Amino acid sequence: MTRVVTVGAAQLGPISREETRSEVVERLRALLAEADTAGCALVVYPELALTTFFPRWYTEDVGGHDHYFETSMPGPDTSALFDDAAQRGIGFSLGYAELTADGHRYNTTVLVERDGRLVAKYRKVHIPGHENDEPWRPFQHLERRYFEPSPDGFGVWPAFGGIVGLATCNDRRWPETYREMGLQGVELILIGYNTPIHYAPDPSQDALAGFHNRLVMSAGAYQNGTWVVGVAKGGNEEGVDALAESSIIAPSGEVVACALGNGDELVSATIDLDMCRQYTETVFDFGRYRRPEMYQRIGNQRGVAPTASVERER
Ligand code: ING
Repeated sequence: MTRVVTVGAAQLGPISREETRSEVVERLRALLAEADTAGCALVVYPELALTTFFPRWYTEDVGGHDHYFETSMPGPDTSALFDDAAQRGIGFSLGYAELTADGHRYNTTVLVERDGRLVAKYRKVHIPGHENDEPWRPFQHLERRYFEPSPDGFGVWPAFGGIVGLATCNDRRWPETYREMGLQGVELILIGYNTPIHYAPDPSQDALAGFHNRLVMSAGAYQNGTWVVGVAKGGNEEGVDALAESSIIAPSGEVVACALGNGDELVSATIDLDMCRQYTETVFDFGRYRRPEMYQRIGNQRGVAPTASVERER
């Protein structure tokens, strides 16, 4: 019996800094209703799906953006989404800014099953951008000022009939993200992202933003025999153009469904989790073909002048 599940990528357009949580939650619920009509069992929302991407603005006090953070999940503004989803029998993943009781700030995603049960909480591992105001930039990317990196790393969880993993935005650019979950048997990786198209440190990459987005998620899917769902908050948000192109990607690396616009848009597909085995039991049979004893023997040589030969530890 094949394990099929219908997944919805719930792409968001811009969220303005004035938009209230309840106004945003109404947008999330509208996408949930569309997903219900499409027969989805799971809806994937973007990174930081409840607010504008506030790390684009510098505040002297790190707590200056705390009004964009959630101190509980669900909370007073989000319980309507949780209740609506549970009533419809639809699970979801939701990215948001988490402020813990002991004062830690994380870029967090929760995974909720169809019955409303909180299955997992994932905190972003790879925190991009910079820590202090850099006035030379047309806009800031201060995630490293406002978020701590995850202390937990990558996990996978039994859910929706398969093995589900979570990652967030910049995580998707690092091959280790997918392999850490691939080694744990992941079959479906859910990734929300907020990706400015302009990359100030090297503007030559701007034109490649869509290509790099597809490249890393397709590679990660194929090289680990897993489905990948990447979901954007896209469009022009507070003057910054962000990449959309939310996609559902098969273990073959093929994009099976993609958003056409850069606003609120549901993209759905019925995926077969058993397709993972066509890759994990053949070309990427880790037990048979992978050579872990040959990896990680050389530290990070980047930036070190090459020598005639790199002594390998015997
Ligand atoms: N955003 C971007 C991302 O990794 C970025 C940051 C953009 C890094 C382009 C490098 C190049 O998609 C987040 N939120 O991680």
